[in-house]
Amino acid sequence: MMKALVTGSTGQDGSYLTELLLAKGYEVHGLKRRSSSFNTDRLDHLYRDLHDCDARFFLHYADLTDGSSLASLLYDLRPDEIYNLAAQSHVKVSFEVPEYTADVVASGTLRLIEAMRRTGVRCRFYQASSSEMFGSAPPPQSESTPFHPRSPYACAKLFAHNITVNYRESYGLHASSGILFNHESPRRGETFVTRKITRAVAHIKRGIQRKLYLGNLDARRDWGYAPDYARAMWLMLQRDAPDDYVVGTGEAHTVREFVELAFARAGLDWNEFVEIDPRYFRPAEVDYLMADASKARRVLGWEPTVTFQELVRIMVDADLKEADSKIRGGDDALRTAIDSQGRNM
Ligand code: NAP
Ligand code: F7E
Repeated sequence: MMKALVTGSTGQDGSYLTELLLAKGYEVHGLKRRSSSFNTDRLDHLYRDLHDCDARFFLHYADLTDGSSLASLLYDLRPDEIYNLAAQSHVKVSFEVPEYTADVVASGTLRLIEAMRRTGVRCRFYQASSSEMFGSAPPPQSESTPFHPRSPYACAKLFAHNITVNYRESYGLHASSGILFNHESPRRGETFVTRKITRAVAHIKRGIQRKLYLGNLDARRDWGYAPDYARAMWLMLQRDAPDDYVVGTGEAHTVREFVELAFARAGLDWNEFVEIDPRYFRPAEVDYLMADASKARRVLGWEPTVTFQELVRIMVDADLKEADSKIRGGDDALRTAIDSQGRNM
C-alpha cells in the first residue's frame, strides 16, 4: 500500500488531496498543528476510529517551524510521497507577519526537504509553489516566465520553490514543484476574496448581513476549482522524472466580475451592498495572473473540469446551504462573526 505524508492536511487543498489519495488506496498521514480549538473540520468526514483495523488515515502533531518534529515523523513513517502544502498562505496577512510567514513557508520547506535528505528516506516530494511568485510579470505566465514577487508570502514561496529545485539538482531528489494559480471551493478559507464574497452573498440574502467591504476590485485572477488542482499534484508525483509545472485554467477575471456573478446568482444587485474599504488594499498588489498551463496539459494530461461560472455557482450555493443550516440550528456564533469585519482580511 502506498503511503503519503501531507503537510497542511487540515487546509483546503490538504483535505481534497487526502480524499483523493484515500480513494486511490493510499495510507495517508496528515500533519496537524496544535491549536486551542478544533482545526480539523475539513477532515472530520474522513476520520475513522484508530482502533478500526481498516483505518487508513492518521493525523500527527507536528509543525513546519519545528524541524525535529518533521524529522521524527519522516523517520517513523517512511512515506513513499510527501506533499508539502503547509503554509501561512494569506498574502495580505504576510505583510503583517512577514518573519513568521518566512519561517513557515521558506525555512519550513527547507526543514522538511532537509529532513528527507538527512533521514535518507527514499520518497517523492511535492512543493506547493504559487502563481504569486510571478507577481508583476505580465500574463500569461508559464514555467519560463521570470519571477517578480510582490509580498513577503511570495518571496518566501520563491525561496521554497528555489530550494526544491536546488535539492533536486544537488542531491538527485525526486522533488517537483506545482506553480498553482488560485483555486477555490466551498472549503476555501473565509478571508480569501472568493469565499469572503460568496459567504457575504449568502448572509445578505438571508438578511443577516448588510454590507460587504472589499479592497481592489480590479485585480485579475485565474480562478479554478480546488479538487482539480489536487489531482494535478498527484499526477506530478507519478512521473518518472521530477519537474515543475504551471497549473491554471488559462482564463482570468476581475474581482468585480466575481462579485457581479455571485450576487446575481442569489438574485441581488451587488451595487447596493458592496463598499470599498482601503484597509483591504495591499502595500503592493499583483494585478494580473493568468496561466499558460500548456506543459501540464501536454505532459500530465491535466485539464480543469469546472468553469469560472460553475465555480461561482458551486460556492454561492454551498454558502446559502451553510447559512440556512446555521440559522436552523440557531447558531449565535454566526451573528457575531458576520459583523466583525476586522476578521475579514
Ligand atoms: P490553507 O487552506 O490556508 O491551508 C494551509 C495549511 O497549512 C493548513 O492546514 C494550516 O493548518 C497549515 N499550516 C499553517 N501553518 C503551519 C505550520 N506552522 N506548521 C504546519 N502546518 C501549518 O491553504 P490552501 O489554500 O489549502 O493551500 C495549500 C498550499 O498551497 C499552501 O502552501 C498555499 O500557500 C499553496 N497555494 C495555494 C493556492 C490556492 O489558490 N489555494 C495557490 C497556490 C499555492 P491550520 O488548519 O491549523 O491553519
Ligand atoms: O486575493 C483582492 C486582493 O486573498 C485575491 C492564496 O491562496 O492565491 C491566493 O492569494 C485578489 C487580490 O488571494 C479583497 O487584493 C479585493 O488581488 O483571495 P485573495 P491571493 O492574494 O491571490 C495565491 C495563488 C496563493 O498562493 C495564496 O496562498 O482579491 N481583494 N478585496 C481582496 N482580497 C481579500 N483577501 N479580501 C478582500 O477584501
